[in-house]
Amino acid sequence: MSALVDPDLIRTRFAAALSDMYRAEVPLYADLLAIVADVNARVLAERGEEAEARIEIERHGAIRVGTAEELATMARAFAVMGMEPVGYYDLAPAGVPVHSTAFRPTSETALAANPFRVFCSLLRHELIEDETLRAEVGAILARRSIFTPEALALIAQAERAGGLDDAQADAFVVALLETFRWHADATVSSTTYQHLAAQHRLVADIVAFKGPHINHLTPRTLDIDAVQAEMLRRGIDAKDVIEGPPARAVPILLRQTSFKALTEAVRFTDQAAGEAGRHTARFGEIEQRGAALTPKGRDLYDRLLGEAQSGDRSIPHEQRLAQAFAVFPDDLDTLVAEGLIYVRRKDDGTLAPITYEDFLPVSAAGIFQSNLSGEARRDYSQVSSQAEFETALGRAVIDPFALYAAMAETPAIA
Ligand code: OOG
Ligand code: NI
Repeated sequence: MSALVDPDLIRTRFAAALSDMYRAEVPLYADLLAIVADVNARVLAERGEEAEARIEIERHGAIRVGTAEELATMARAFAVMGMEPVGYYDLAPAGVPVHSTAFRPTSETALAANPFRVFCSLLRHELIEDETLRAEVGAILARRSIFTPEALALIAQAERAGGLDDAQADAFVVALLETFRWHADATVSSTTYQHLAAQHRLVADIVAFKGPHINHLTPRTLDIDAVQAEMLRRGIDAKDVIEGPPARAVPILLRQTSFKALTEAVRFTDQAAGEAGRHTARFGEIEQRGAALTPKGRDLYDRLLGEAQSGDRSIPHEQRLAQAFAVFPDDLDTLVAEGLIYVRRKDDGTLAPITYEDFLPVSAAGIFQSNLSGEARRDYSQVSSQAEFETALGRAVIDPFALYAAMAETPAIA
């Protein structure tokens, strides 16, 4: 038997293949990569620093699946690449009928090798109010199979043998890529599509196609304000506000911005060749990552973000955010002394913030909304259900705070 390939390497091969595929599918993504590479090089030159090795390849993506079975199989596929479900995100309070987790590597060495992560959302069928439509959604999803037989066989092989050899790993990457590919051919008629979209545009995106096409792939920048300015300068239709905390001397958590979803030609089952339907799904996004916050720091963040959001709407978002966050300490010593961030000691003995590797529910909701156009927001009064999500997933999600605490130099006070 030949040697098993390190899951970090399979993840790296898959992330690279996915990036190549998305670059070919969405040319604007290539432009975004070029802008980010320029900005990052400039920032590093200004700081006189070398980039962390992982920065250049760092990406996150997002997919939306329709059933518990799809989610559970997805978890098994990601496990082959050393990616585990971390965190639970409920998007229903933001008017989006899904709940989610992020599949990502969890150990320091794996994160350093390649931190590729995928935000994965599961449709909450119980939030589809119309019973007839809910039943139809169930029936449509039951008919599809989002993994190729080859991908399923290789997942099972990896589980049996504890991994894949080199040739199997390559075959796995090729086979799994099919699940993430865009398909212009819908699996439903234009009438059914209209019904689904009338319920929620996201429901149409999840249900009407052969699989959970990757809907964005996000590079990490060292200066999101510079990238945002450059996107606007080039006439790219960027979202008008940056999600997350304001710009700071010591960056915290995650700041994100996106360009709006593209309107793409699709073909419904009742359309003749050459007749075009339309669907908006895929978009571009960039992110800047800062320090992971302790539970105490996160509570403060959530409270201040709430204040900024409920503040005077006549004041620009950026200004409201800056005002609210004025009380969030912005120097390393105070952040550490007050137990607001996780830090660890570097080789030279200095304390450095631990990078936040996860997502933010309010920001994610903003990203969803900005790419669904128009009246995509609905009121869902249902309570969130991590237990139900975990049953669908087939396992518990990992608590992100526990991962940071284990990496941290000094256990945080809070
Ligand atoms: C996922 C949106 C969330 C992020 O970066 O917060 C996300 C989606 O649109 O499917 O990717
Ligand atoms: Ni994203």
